[in-house]
Amino acid sequence: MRLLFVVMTLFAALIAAAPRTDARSLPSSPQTATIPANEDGYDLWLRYRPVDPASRPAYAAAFASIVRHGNSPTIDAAVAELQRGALGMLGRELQVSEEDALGGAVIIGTPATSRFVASLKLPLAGLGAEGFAIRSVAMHGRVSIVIAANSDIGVLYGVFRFLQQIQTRQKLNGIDITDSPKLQVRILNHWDNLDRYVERGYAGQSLWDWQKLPGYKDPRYTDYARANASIGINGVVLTNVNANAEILKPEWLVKVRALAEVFRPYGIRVYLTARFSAPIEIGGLKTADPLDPAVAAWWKAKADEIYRVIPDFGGFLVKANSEGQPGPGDYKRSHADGANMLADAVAPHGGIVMWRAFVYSAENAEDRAKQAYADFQPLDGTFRDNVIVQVKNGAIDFQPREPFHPLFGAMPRTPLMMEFQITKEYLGFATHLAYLGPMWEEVLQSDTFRPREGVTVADTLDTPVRPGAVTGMAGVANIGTDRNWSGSQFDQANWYAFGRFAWDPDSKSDAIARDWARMTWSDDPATVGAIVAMMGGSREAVVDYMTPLGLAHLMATGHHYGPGPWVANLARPEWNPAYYHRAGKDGIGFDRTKTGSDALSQYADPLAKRWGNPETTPENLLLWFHHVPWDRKMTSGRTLWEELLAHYDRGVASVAAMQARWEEQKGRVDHRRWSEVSDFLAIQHAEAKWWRDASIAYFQSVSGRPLPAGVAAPEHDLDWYKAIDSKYAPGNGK
Ligand code: BDP
Repeated sequence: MRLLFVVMTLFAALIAAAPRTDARSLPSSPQTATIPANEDGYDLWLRYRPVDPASRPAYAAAFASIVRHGNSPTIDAAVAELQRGALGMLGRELQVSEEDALGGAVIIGTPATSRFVASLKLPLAGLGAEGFAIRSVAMHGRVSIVIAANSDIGVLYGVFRFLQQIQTRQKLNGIDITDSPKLQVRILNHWDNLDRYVERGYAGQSLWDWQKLPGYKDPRYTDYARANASIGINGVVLTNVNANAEILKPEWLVKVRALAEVFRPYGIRVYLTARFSAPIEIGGLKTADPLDPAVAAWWKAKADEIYRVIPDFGGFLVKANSEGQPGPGDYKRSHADGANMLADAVAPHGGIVMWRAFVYSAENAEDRAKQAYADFQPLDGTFRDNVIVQVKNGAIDFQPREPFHPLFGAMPRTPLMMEFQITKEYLGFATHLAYLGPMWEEVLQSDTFRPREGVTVADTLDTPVRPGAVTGMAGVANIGTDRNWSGSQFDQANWYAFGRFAWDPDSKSDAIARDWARMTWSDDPATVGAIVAMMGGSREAVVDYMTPLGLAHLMATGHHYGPGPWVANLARPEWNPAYYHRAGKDGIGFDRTKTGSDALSQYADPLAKRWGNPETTPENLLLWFHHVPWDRKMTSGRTLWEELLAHYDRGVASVAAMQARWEEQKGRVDHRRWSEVSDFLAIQHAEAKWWRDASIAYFQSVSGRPLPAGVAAPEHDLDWYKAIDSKYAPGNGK
């Protein structure tokens, strides 16, 4: 019998997975002994902490050895991950064999690499290249677990799911899971500049240490890839949408290749942003006109060059003719002209072009919310097959609440992918605890009424526009060099949730939060319950204290840190908060009905009708679509003015409630992470109050209304809030 022991080679990796302790920051209370060891968050949701002794035997019985069928870097990664899990959760390293199993083994392979797997006739046919099946089988009187897929990457995904079953303490006996992703391209967009500055990044510098690449590949890249693979993310755009053509030069492409090599075993392809004017900037051409044959030839040659260096390069992401970026419009060409030219360049290599629909222009006096639809909808059906149009979840810009973007469902012949923002540019940066799962679920479950009632945004994403057409979801990453990756412990949940929604847009945010909390914080149901409850209400709290009742874009100029509803003097109208709230003596809100900008006409008729009437518009979107008087009666019986105040107060109170819940978790989770969260919640509370007070002071100055009894006056006068200058807030430039 040929047994392969790989314990030694895995030793280094296992050490890295071992929990870190930091005795210095333990509190000196008598309960110290029972307090979990300190952690810094580096291990994300892949902590693999020990299973309690009572449950351990059942897991140890079915997960007593590893049988690997297959020989590839991906299978190596799968085995290494199983070993990490076994060492961390069950306290021992496992024997790895290539033979058919004894009982109590985890057996991994594909029908092509494993006669045993093939003999089981598992229902792999419909699971594609990335799906997997996990089954318990009785062998020699013991339970074994088979993790099978059509490809090695499916096996790796299955391994992560298997480990998650143990992390969340599910039974292995009788386990029967088949799953496959509903979207093809599940991708992070890093807004990372080549000097490592991260636009809208609140978690340190860019992970990509370009200066040391390709010579030095930071082990952290592997951990990043593991984390992504564990949630099914299969693509990474390495560079900012506000693009720099330099990245396309040969000396940079070898650095990109080094990252691609690290990510490849984990099923992750690299993509780059393509600066539309690159043919001029680095190609020496006089024009970047997409219909100029020399320009098309330059991009074709560039694509050929990239694929010679990185054979599985994914393709390009393009921001064109938006916020100063160059694009086909500079030559009076359409977005389709630009996208198709690039698509033709990458098509021979199987690449795709993700072309962003986030466009609005300074010269266009039209309601900004209407501009993307106006530009793109008429182009339906004119894009190449390997173009996918990337649409933000709402028509303005990643606000705490927006109605879904009217383009979803409105371009039935064009693949559209969702763009969510994981980094919290408009939801309190890294310090505010805001779990974005409920926001994403709200958007994904919105009924588009296109082509008929009941077709949700999620349906439009995961139903290919023609057989084999590309589908996808992008998330603007919140990842950087901070030890905890995301700038806060709780922002890790947004990375995690993004992966889960990209895998299955019909996921439920609560279930995702529960899995995340259990893997990231604790086994204790009471603690998990408290954390899930905090997370569940956290996004609504931000809406309440920043932009309640359908208000939007009231953040301070540039950096978007803190309130600036009074700002009305910026050059471009749509940069001013006053443009969005339109508050005056008569009332507040943006009239997007027929009497106003008529943006509503971009939605399907039943929705346009429903939202066209303030009485049938959900109150949480009221001021998005309507300009209404301050004394309008709301369903609560309060006037709009009173209701607005009540929302601000509720927002601040919700943060206080989170603080109280978190206080109860002291000693139930490790002290180091607990106290970081506790400090951040205190910052959030102070900033929520800042938002409330500044907003009330401003809107009172406009409405002229008194504060009803019981509503506290803002702590300072309006001028005090206006004088706050946060010009060095992060994320907005160097
Ligand atoms: C806005 C950001 C800006 C981005 C832009 C985009 O403020 O930094 O470049 O979105 O998505 O929200 O292109």
